[in-house]
Amino acid sequence: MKRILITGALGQIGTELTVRLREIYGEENVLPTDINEPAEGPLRGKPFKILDVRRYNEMAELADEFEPDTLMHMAALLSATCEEKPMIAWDINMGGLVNALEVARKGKMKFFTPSSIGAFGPSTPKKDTPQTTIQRPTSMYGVNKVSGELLCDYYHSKFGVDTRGVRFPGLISHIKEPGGGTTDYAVEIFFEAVKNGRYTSYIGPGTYMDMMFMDDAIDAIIQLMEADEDNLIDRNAFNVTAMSIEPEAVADEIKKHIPDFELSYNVDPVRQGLAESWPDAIDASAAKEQWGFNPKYDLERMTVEMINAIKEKS
Ligand code: AKB
Repeated sequence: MKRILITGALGQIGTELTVRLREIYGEENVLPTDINEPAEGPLRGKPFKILDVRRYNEMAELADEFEPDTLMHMAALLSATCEEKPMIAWDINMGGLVNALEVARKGKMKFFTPSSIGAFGPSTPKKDTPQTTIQRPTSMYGVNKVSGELLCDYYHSKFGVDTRGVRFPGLISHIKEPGGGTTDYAVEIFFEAVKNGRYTSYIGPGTYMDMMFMDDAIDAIIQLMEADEDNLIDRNAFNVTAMSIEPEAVADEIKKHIPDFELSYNVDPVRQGLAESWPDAIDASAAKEQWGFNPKYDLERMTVEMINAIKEKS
């Protein structure tokens, strides 16, 4: 039976990941942690611990008590926040990661942490971005993500820690809204479409980025963690994606359900700069070949799901 400790569980991925892992492995075998108690949402009122990932001793004590065999380290600041607070970003994203890796090493745990399309930079091939390619990102987030991938590889080769990761694209969900990311527009647009019938995008027209529906992201994490280790050539981290889209394409799809929907633009230079430094469309064939990555939602199916779920809530 698995026992999984999760950091950053109140983040966009952590919330849905915790719910799904509890369905599979049982509530008592999955312990979510974050810097605050859950004030609302599906984690409220269930077992939960406060943990600041910058405090190694507290993380190690919690691991001693709970005795997990797997650590899923989700705590991190997203790209736009990292640009606003680069020193804090380094502290949390890198300090938190090395603490988590140490806890995993000492406790002989399997380890997962997400990387991102942000690990690529302007000199990376923009289309069909290969699994192994140039990674010279120009943002603090990107620097953190590349360093994180290398650190996870190091913990595997040097100490034998079973580290695994994916390079997530923008993740789209109706359960927990993201905060501080560059790809957040692709979530906001659905909420604003249903509530107000219009959206002003901070990402400019024709700016393509990879995206994926959250259900597929959670499936990917579980599939990768359950994959046979012998099949994994690339560990940290696998390219994964389900679609490459730009704001107008999302708007066109939304208009099939909300015909009066209006999209306008007020481009934010920081987030636009980040988006332009990332690939347009990455190649996920290594993930497909090595552990069966197989996303189920394209833009059409995801749009139906997002609009229906948001309508039900409002
Ligand atoms: C962000 O926009 O910062 C994240 C990411 C692509 O890693 N969603």
